[in-house]
Amino acid sequence: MASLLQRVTDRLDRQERLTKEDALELFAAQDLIGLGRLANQVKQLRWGDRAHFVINRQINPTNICVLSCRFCDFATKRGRPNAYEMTIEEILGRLNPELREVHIVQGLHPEWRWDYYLQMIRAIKTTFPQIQIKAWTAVEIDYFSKKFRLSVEEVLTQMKEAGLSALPGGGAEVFSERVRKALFPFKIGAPRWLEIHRIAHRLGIPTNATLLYGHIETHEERVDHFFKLRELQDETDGFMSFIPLAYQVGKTRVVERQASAIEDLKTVAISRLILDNIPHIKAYWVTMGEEIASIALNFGADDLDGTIGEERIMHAADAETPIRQTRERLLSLIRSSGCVPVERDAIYQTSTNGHGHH
Ligand code: V47
Repeated sequence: MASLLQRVTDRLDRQERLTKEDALELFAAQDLIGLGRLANQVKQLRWGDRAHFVINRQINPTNICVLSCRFCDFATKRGRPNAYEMTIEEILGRLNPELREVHIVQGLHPEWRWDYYLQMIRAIKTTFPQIQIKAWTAVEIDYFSKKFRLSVEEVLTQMKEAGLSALPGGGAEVFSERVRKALFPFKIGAPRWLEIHRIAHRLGIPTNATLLYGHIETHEERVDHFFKLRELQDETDGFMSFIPLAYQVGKTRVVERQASAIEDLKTVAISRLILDNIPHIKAYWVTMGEEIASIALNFGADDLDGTIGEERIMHAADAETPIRQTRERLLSLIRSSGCVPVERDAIYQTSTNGHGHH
């Protein structure tokens, strides 16, 4: 074990990239503390003691979705008692001038028109010019493109002109055809997800990337996922952050229990080591839990996401975390992990760096 970590340390000292074999060995290894220390050293080199957070609001404008993915408790069908659709007024009513970011993700709605999405962005931008809009995953962008017969370039260009700043990282799930067939056979797979992010990056729209872990995927599939993201990032440099999303068991019960704290921390640490070209690793407190997220800030993560306001996707799947945080609570979580809180916006501008996501 000591020799594995020593070998990885030597590689990093020589500025060599880690391999798939290294990543798999790290997942199999027992020395969690040693792994965490190494990932934290890499994080420290980039960000020092800093940990980022954002004053944000999540909006999920509708849960009506044409898909029915096996792991998702959020999606429903029109006419079901839990189905809802928000008007633009309702969306605006959930925002306020203190916010720096609004994060919008929703079901693939069968009827909403293209214009509605553009109007939503424009209305937010005119009412709250200081809020940056991070909206719609690659899955939704693909759906808009097909449904409205627009190229992905046109969808993204029109959205950017309306006021979109970034794309969230959802919908990637696990880049494994085996897992896709079992859990989300009707959702786009890895090639299309990566293609849409490549196009967004080319158009100057930065994006995030997620991994849904802790269900039926293997460590090898997680590692493959990291490498696909690292390859695209080598090409485009458009990813801002990587967010491991722990599967919430809820009522879908693909497995009986959520991933352990040890799996969470290993996934954060190994992602920090492998994704040497993605600036930020996010410890998403909603799925990871506040306690593990604050520990993760010492295991390679440098970001806690934000105040969130009202989370629905994970809470539809019975997440036990609160649905929102106050600024003070985020600050105290960050300080309790020995880090210095740095407020950012959706594209990681801070009052000190004044520019984009690097
Ligand atoms: O892709 C659905 C996931 C994602 C469950 O970019 C579940 O900053 C766990 O895009 N357990 C959407 N996850 C969320 C998303 C996101 C979230 C946080 C930050 C960012 C970002 C993006 O929610 C989907 C899917 O993988 N999801 N059901 C579940 N039961």
